Amino acid sequence: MATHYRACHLCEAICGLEITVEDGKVTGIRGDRADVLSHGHICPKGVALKDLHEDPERLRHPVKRVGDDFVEISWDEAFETVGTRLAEIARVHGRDAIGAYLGNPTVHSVGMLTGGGPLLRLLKTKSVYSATSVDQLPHQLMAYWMYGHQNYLFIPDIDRTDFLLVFGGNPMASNGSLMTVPDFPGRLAALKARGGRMVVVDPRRTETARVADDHHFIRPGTDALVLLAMIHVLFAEGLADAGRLAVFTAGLDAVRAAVEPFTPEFAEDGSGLPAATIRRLARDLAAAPRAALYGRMGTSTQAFGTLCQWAIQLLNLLTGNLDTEGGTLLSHPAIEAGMAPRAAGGFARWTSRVRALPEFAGSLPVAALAEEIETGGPGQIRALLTVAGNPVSSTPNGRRLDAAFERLEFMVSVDFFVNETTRHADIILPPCSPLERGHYDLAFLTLAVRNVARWSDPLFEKPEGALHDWEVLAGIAEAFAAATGQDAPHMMSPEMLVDMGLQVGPYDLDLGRLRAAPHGVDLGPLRPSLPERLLTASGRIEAAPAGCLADLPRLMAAAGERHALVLIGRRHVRSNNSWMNNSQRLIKGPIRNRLQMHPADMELRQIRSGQTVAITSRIGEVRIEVEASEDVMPGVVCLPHGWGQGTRDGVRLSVAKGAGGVSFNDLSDEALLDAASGNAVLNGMPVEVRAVA
Ligand SMILES: Nc1nc2c(c(=O)[nH]1)N[C@H]1C(S)=C(S)[C@@H](COP(=O)(O)OP(=O)(O)OC[C@H]3O[C@@H](n4cnc5c(=O)[nH]c(N)nc54)[C@H](O)[C@@H]3O)O[C@H]1N2
Ligand SMILES: Nc1nc2c(c(=O)[nH]1)N[C@H]1C(S)=C(S)[C@@H](COP(=O)(O)OP(=O)(O)OC[C@H]3O[C@@H](n4cnc5c(=O)[nH]c(N)nc54)[C@H](O)[C@@H]3O)O[C@H]1N2
Ligand code: SF4
Ligand SMILES: [Mo]
Repeated sequence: MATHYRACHLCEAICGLEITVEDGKVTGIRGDRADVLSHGHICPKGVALKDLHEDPERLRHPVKRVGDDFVEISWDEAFETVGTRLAEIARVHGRDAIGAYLGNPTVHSVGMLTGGGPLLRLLKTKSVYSATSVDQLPHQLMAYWMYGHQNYLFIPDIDRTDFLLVFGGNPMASNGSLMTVPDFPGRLAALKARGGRMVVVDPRRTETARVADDHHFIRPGTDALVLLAMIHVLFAEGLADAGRLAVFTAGLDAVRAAVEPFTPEFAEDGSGLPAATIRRLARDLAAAPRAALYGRMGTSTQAFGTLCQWAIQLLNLLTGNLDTEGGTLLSHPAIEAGMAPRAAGGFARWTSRVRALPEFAGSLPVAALAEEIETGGPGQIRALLTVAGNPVSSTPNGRRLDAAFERLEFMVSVDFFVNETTRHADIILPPCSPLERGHYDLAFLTLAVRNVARWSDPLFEKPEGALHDWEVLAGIAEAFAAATGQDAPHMMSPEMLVDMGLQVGPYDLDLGRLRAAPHGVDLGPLRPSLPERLLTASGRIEAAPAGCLADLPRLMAAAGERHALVLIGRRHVRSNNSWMNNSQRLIKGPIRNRLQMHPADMELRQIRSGQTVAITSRIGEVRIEVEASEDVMPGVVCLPHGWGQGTRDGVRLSVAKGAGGVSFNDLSDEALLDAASGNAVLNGMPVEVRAVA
């Protein structure tokens, strides 16, 4: 029996695992107690890595579509076909006719991160989309506008704070996001043990709200009113003080003027949160010696995501909690590439053709993908490359995208499952199992609540003929280069790049030193770094970005809007967006894909718990069982996303029995956007619900 230590790559918590192996088989997976970051924490998904590795439906060879079937082909034939087909379409219709979509697991694979850039640069298309615009785009846009770099994402210093205020995040289920925080429950217990508090503001009494000291309901999509009112209170009561950062901050007078109309009473009217509570939250944030305001999915995938992220940064700044120990801080990662000036990002350097939505850091909002495939004219997307993504399930108006993909002249997917999206591909290129590759968390080590570094060697050799993610991307690049008469980019292995990155990094590290420390190397707590690291043109914090000020009238206009019912999402610790549903271990137990509705709203519509209801939005209708729940506030219904497998016709998809349900994104509306950033609205969408026989 051998014991192997490696990081779990499934979610942002990146827990250290201890995996036992016998005769080439995984016999046990548990949390690695010696891990410098996670100290033994694990969730059910970590154990399910075994299921992923052994899944007989995980593709192990490239396949091509013949009718409704997929048949195995050689890598040579696969790459050759992809290269010539993409080149042909680019030659006839131009480079922008090749679309690309990069899904969330891309950032959980070092090889996809190192290989993706060179491939996209070679393709030279402006038609690039990613999961960013159904997720954290407003956070990154704000980091870019205020601090000059898209990856300057301030992390709550949970291990030292006294007051954690959470808007729209549910780390008890999600294990944390834009805050790599393995063992959130343990760290929260420690916070409370040292006399600290956590308060949650959320339209649902979530798993996190249950363990908080206080929970307040808020009407979905109205956080910006509340957060701006909190800033209003700080100014009105003489509590606004940026401390040592004041002299390095521009635009505070404009902020003071901008928040003037957003009184707590005005915010109460829109949000349902009492003015007295809004005042108290602002005062508490200012009074606590060390406090951190944290806002996540619920404050970004909504109609005012950008204004929310702006106000959150300002509140941390004006209460002296930005860039301070126990407040919010930037990391100092061992590999600095993601924070290098050349990765700073960019905004609106081009726009989408049909709706003129702005580019961010090289990608367009994915809510525009279907129309860019459907609408004729120069730049129409005719071929598509998807990498580790499932936009049919995960992005707005999945049905429309599902139909649009059928119109493509050519589609290739890099994925190891046939799912709602890849079933449309002409060719699927599967990388080897994640346990067969080395691992370094390029992205999440820069978001961790502590500076650490950790390398995991592959647990198993990849089988003869299998390719790593980066080798698949390199194969596409070589074939496309050959077919277009260009030089192929020279792609190095992630091992070499990690080794080089460590050596030029700020610590005395290299791959050898990390290999010798399988539980990771601790590099100390987070520490302040402003103003030195600011990359804005002015060299200051830009407190009043023009794009935020310009969006305020839209917020004002929407403040009076009321809908009888709005829909929000829900994650469960056994879920992982739209995949991992092929693991019986994760699927088992009570059915989770149900609509939750407040009893008062049910009574009003004569709906009984357990009944089937029809949920309708502007774009569609789904039918699902409803359950009464006082955990959602009246006027709010709640449905998990990532389900609906097996309900589409045609190709047999890789999903376990019982994983049916409906897809949330058959309801979400591609026309509803956070206008400032182009991010999709996945929370707070108006719907109607009625009982069906
Ligand atoms: N309604 C609603 N919609 C949402 C959300 C929500 O809260 N509500 N959340 C949004 C968020 S935060 C996100 S990040 C997106 C995610 O959206 P996507 O990234 O588009 O979708 P996923 O469901 O994560 O699908 C990931 C795909 O990657 C494949 N995959 C997994 N690992 C690997 C790998 O190592 N290599 C390769 N090549 N492929 C791999 C899987 O088989 C799967 O097909 O969904 C968004 N959609
Ligand atoms: N188990 C599991 N873990 C995951 C994932 C998964 O699918 N399953 N996905 C991973 C990914 S890709 C991500 S991005 C992270 C996301 O991590 P989180 O942001 O922690 O995830 P959510 O559970 O979507 O939390 C969003 C919260 O916002 C609330 N909310 C909805 N609308 C509003 C609103 O208008 N205002 C406020 N204040 N709150 C609102 C919801 O009720 C919910 O509690 O999770 C990651 N971890
Ligand atoms: S919390 Fe996330 S990283 Fe940790 S074991 Fe679960 S899925 Fe893996
Ligand atoms: Mo995400």
